[in-house]
Amino acid sequence: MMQVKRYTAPSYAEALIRAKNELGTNAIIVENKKVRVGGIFGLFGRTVTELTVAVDQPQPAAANRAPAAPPVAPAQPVAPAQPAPDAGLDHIEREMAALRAAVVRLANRDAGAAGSMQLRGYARRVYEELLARGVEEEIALEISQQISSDEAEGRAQIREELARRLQSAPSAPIYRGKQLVVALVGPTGVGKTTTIAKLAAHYSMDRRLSVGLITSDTFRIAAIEQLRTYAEIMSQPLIAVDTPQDVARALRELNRCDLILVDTGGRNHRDTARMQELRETLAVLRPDETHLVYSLTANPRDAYEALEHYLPMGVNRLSFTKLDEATAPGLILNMRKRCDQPLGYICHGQGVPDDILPAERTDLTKILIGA
Ligand SMILES: Nc1nc2c(ncn2[C@@H]2O[C@H](COP(=O)(O)OP(=O)(O)OP(=O)(O)O)[C@@H](O)[C@H]2O)c(=O)[nH]1
Ligand SMILES: [Mg+2]
Repeated sequence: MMQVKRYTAPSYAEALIRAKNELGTNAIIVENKKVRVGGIFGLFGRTVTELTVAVDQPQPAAANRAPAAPPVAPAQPVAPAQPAPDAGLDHIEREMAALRAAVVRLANRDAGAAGSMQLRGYARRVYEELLARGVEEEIALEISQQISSDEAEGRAQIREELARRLQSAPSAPIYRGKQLVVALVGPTGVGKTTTIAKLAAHYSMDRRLSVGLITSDTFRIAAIEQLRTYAEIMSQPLIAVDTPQDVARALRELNRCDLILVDTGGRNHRDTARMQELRETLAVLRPDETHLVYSLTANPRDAYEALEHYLPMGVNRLSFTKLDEATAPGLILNMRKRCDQPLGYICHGQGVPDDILPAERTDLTKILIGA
């Protein structure tokens, strides 16, 4: 834990010696200033040096030595020991905490800035492009440090580095007689139902496979109607399920389908009762793929929180929507950093069925560094 202390002495040298004596040689100087003590309104006082010093693990330099002799002349008249009032202590503690936070902030900023200062040429451009697209500074730095300053070399490297970080997992090949169950989960309004419609259209019309639909979003009538409209256009069976028993029955009814797509109602992940329902539905469904669908226009903080709630439910793909509207698609990299699951689909518009691609066929390098 970082410790921050202040030392006052008539000269800089004396203050420093006292600090290093107490905190060890690892101590770093945070601030060095002259202050006036005594006198009225700062007049007629004398000037002393005030050093603010921080150390991570105090290792008293004097620990192994004989106790230091008391200073011949104390630099400051020592106030008689008396219990300090609580308010005073509180104040000091608060001040220490603020100082400690300031030092940590400074140290971090310096590390980041120092790292990015080393970047030259193409590597520096990559760093700036990543930052501009919402990639977190630490991740942008990690990536750019792998990249050559030479453009030709760097271009090949960045493709490789992003491919490594953004592994995607294409759906298992679907063929007649081997059924695949794919469920989409995620917060409200991210585009789950639209994505289900896109997938349903692609697999039934382009691939000529038989597709069945299940929706557990029975909370809102409009939600069922939305999916029913698509199901009717594509002549696909749609079953709405309320309970885990319904889920088991629906699976039996659709057992001849090559692909079963499961739509779920958007959940506020802080609503524990509805999250529990979803957990139970998934436990019976046992999907081959469970995609957490997230919108690239969403607030990153919410996204990270959602991730924590949905991952334990067996999410094994990350799919993203609204790439067409996103100003910070770097969320893809930030989310992947927090979760080992591979990418599934990337959706880039409202259009059903065209605006969707498997992640491995999406040009993520273009999306993340613009070239
Ligand atoms: N721009 C854009 N809009 C999209 C995309 N995908 C879905 N949308 C739109 O997002 C809105 C919500 O889509 P839905 O599919 O209803 O979202 P949902 O996740 O099913 O919502 P809930 O069922 O309420 O949780 C609709 O207006 C969609 O047209 C996309 O890739 N880009
Ligand atoms: Mg929906």
